[in-house]
Amino acid sequence: MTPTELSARLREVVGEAGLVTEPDQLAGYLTDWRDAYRGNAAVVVRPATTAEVAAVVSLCRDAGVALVPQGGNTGLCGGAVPDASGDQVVLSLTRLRRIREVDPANQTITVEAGVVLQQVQQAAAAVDRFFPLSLGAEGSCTIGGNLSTNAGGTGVLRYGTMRDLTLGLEVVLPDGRIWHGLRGLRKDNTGYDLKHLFIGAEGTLGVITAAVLKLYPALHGRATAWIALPSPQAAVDLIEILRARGGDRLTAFEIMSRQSVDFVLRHVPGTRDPFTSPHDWYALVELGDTRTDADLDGLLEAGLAEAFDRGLALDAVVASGSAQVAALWALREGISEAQNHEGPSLKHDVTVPVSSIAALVERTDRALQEAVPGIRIVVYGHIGDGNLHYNLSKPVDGDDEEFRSRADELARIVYDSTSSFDGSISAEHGLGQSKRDVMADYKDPVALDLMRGLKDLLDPVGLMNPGKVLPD
Ligand code: FAD
Ligand code: S2G
Ligand code: ZN
Repeated sequence: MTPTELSARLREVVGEAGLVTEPDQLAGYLTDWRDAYRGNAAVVVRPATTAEVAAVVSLCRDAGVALVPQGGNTGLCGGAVPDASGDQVVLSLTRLRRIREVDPANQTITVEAGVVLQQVQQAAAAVDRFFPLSLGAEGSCTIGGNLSTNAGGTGVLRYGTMRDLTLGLEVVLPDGRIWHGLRGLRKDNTGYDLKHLFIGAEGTLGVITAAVLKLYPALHGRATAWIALPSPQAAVDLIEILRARGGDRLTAFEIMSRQSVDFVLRHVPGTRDPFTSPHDWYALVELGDTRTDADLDGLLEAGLAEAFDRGLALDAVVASGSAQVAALWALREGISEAQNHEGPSLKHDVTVPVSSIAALVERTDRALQEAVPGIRIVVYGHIGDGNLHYNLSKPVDGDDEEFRSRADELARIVYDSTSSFDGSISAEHGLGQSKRDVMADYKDPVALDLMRGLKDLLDPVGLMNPGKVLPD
């Protein structure tokens, strides 16, 4: 089948509205959010139903054409971007955007893959429920992408990752069949739990077209604090204090280095330092409760008093009112964008056991400074999960291209250090194309073998998102 014939057959399936062929309209689909990865494709196909997705997958399989599934295209590993050949078809799921069912009594919501995360949060709130996945890209990322990257974000501490929030999936397999797994059951021991094959598979094992997600009781009480700390270990100890006092009412705990906050204060309009003098480390902490009369401020203040007594806190402000809460979160959520103003941002998204966090930072910072004196290290993120974002900027007077040329060497430093604490080189962003080549150096060879076996079983011709996740 020639590309022209394929386009004609695809047009028969998805109609004019479902096909993008004009170069100026194609551009947004062919590069990632950070413009770090660029690809090429003659056509982007945008099916509107699961049946159309299945027909598109079957057509491309018959034509021997590879597919690159794409949701909101906010991924940070180049997983949703086609290669440079121009031979691949981008399959955008953004037209599958129905919320099929909300079931407050079963505490579930059934949504299609193209629904934006923020819409799910809003649909849950509309029935006095809570959908806890929350991340900086929530206004653009889609549920299909969240599932395929097993997204984490700021709510993992209390509610887990996307894997933990999912009860059922509907998937179009590489052979075009539809797996109807959309069951909202919290118990179903009828064989292998197949949904977990596709969650985190980054589009390499099939196309997720819908999901049944868990809902939780809405949180009506909230307390938020911004705290200055002497060290990452103090942050780990403070988590212990707040957990001992508040149990699972601790719903978020984010750490930020001084460098992270400096970039935000410099580049994000309207942000300001809550304290009069700078400190090395900060935490943004949130408690939540379903009751409005839970004295969360009091609980937070008691925990902070203990932290001050033990020298774990150097300064703190407990937010009064939603405007101040928003201002504190803006300091945290602005880091990613702010860093883009400082030249190349070499991103690393790692996890270690929480008990190893302090040693990880000490070892990694020292090794990075030895390699590139004056390197600016933006360390921040979901410390309660053991997950830090180690994003590196060049020294103040450094050269962009020279710094970029050191990317592999610097990544090795971060990954070797992480690996020495039995950590993971990708905590929540996945592997995409940016980390697949280092997998062989850090992943158990038997695990890699099993993954390849599953890939061969489900996608023997290798047409689902080739060049992503698994090393050659
Ligand atoms: P895309 O980028 O479109 O695709 C991601 C991967 O999933 C690709 O491999 C693609 O092929 C595959 N895919 C997409 N849809 C489907 C589908 N329906 N079926 C099969 N495969 C599919 N991530 C976090 O985990 N935590 C964070 O805190 C976080 N913060 C972020 C902050 C910012 C400012 C930005 C830009 C990104 C952040 N991310 C974070 C990364 C990103 O938002 C997540 O990985 C998100 O889950 C990607 O969703 P998406 O719809 O944009 O997916
Ligand atoms: C976060 C986002 C992306 C980055 O902000 O929690 O996951 O810049 C990150 O690493
Ligand atoms: Zn993150």
